[in-house]
Amino acid sequence: MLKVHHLSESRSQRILWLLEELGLDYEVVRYERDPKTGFAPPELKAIHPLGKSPLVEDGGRVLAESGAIIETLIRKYGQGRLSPAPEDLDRYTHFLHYAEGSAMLPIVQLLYVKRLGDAAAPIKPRIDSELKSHLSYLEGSLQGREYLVGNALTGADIQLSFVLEAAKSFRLLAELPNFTAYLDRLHARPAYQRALERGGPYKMGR
Ligand SMILES: N[C@@H](CCC(=O)N[C@@H](CS)C(=O)NCC(=O)O)C(=O)O
Repeated sequence: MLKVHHLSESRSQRILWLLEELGLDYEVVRYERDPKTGFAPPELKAIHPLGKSPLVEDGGRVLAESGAIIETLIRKYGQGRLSPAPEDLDRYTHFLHYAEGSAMLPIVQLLYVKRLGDAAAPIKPRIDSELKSHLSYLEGSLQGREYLVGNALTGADIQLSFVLEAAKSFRLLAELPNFTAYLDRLHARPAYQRALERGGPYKMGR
C-alpha cells in the first residue's frame, strides 16, 4: 500500500487530495512542524535525505518533490484520469512545473522576509513585484476557465492548489476573482474534503 509522509499544514495535503481523486488505498504517517522554526522533524530525514514533505513510499521506492510525485502516480495509477488531452499536454507540463519552479519562489521569500522586520525593506519591493507578476499571470490564465488545463481537473490543478492556498493565507488573492472562484471550486470537491479528513487540521487557504 502507498504510504504518505504528511507534514502538518504543508504541500503534502495536495498529495492526499491526489490519492483521493484516484481512489487509491494509502496510509498516512503524520508529522508535526517545530512550533518555533516551522521545520519538519528530523525523522523525515530518515525517509529521504532532504527531510521535506511530501514523501511517498510506493513498493519500496521513495518518491520526493510534489510535481514528480503527481506525475509519477498519475502515470502509474491514473488510467487516463487527471491527465490532459494530447493537445493540452504542453500547457499541462508548463503549469505542473511552473507552480513550484517559479510561482512558489516569491511566496517562500515573503515567508522568510517576514521574519526580518524592517531589515527586509531593501528587498521587499522586488518580492512584491514578482508576486504581482506571477499572480496576475495566473489570474489571466484562469480567465474563462473552470480548470487550468482543458475542461476537467488535472494534476496541474492539484499542483497549483498549494500555491493559491499559500497566497491566500498571506491575503494576496483578495482582488483576484478568478482565483477565488477557482479555489472554492477545488475545495468543494468531495475528494478534496476527504483528503482534509485524512490529513488532519489544515488552515491554509481558508
Ligand atoms: N518543492 C518541494 C518543496 C518541499 C518543501 O519544502 N516542503 C515543506 C512543506 S510545505 C517542508 O517540508 N518544510 C519543512 C522543512 O523544510 O523542514 C515540493 O514541492 O515537494
